[in-house]
Amino acid sequence: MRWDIFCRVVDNLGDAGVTWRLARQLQGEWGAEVRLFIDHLPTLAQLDHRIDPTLPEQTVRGITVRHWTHSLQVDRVAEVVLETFACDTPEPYLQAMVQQSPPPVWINLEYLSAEEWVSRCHLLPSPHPTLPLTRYFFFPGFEATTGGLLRESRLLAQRDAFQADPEALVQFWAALGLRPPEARIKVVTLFGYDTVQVHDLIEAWAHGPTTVRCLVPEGTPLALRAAQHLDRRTGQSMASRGALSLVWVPFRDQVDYDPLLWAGDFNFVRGEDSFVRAQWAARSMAWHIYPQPGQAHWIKLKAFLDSYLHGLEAGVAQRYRNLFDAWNGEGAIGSAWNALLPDWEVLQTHARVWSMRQAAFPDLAHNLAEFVDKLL
Ligand code: TRH
Repeated sequence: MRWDIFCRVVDNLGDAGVTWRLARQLQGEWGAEVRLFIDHLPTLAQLDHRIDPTLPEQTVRGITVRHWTHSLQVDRVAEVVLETFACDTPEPYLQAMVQQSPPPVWINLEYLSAEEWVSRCHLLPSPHPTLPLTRYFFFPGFEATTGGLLRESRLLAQRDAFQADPEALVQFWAALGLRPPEARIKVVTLFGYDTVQVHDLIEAWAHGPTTVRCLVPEGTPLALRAAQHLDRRTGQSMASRGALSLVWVPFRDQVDYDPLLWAGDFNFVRGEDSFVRAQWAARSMAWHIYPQPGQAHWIKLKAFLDSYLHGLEAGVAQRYRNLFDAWNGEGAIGSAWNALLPDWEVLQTHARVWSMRQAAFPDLAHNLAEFVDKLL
């Protein structure tokens, strides 16, 4: 089956990140012949060093990657046309789709949300206003009535093997030039937008009751903020303050990103893709949600927490909410972090239970493939 996937990079890494992950899974696990049309190759190259941002066309990891420019040449139309995040399939391609009989299955992959309306809108058809084409809305989500979450078939087995294998951990740390931390040390990874009160968090760790080893990927906003706050000198990859040691680690290719989260006891993540990967890591996490106009993201954040916190004792749930709120700008992050420390074990168990619950649902690529099969 041939799939043509269109992606516009609005900002940051998530548009390309979600699309690249999906393209790789469709190609690797579903035998799809995938072409990815993407308008900003440097972003994709940040996620995969095999991408050459200067090439108009290249094949990487079995996927044909084309630079999507204004002068898109339509040489053929695939059986499945997938646009991500309503990026609008280009007009010449739509015209070519009309010429096909039957026309391709046309899908718009939407943003992830735990909001209740998602189940109602998932798979709704939307006829094109003028052309004889119908587009279907495909919504990722956390319930069986949604499109599910991206999850490669071997992901959880790989995670479990990594987390249970002391040798894998030794290798992970050795690659960073470090020894595995003693059991009492909490490993935290830090990935978020520029707007968080990272200084407050750093000070809470430095003066807190537990020893923290924080890993922060280079080139990200919080790596810079931490560097300023801790007076990082050129060439320095580690800084200490009180109970905290902070390590700047290389930004990894997307295919190698998960072990960073698997090694973390607590992961600060953001956007969409890293947020989902942190859930598959089965460790506690805090989500820096992508800020939306009119504060709409708070509704999305609350919907996720209502679902995620289900089953937790009310006090723990409230303290966890406080941490999320503070990390997203409502409250003091340092005290929210400290207040949560006694709940550590409960939250770790909860993260694993949540991950198992989500893993009981079919994954997003599976749901997509099944939906396409039904339509063709
Ligand atoms: O970059 P993000 O904030 O992405 C987005 C965008 O803001 C987008 O416009 C918005 O629509 C969407 O969120 C909801 O965060 P995200 O989604 O987590 O993407 C980051 C990607 O970077 C993800 O694929 C994981 C990857 N990554 C690596 O590959 N290596 C790394 O070392 C790190 C830290 C991340």
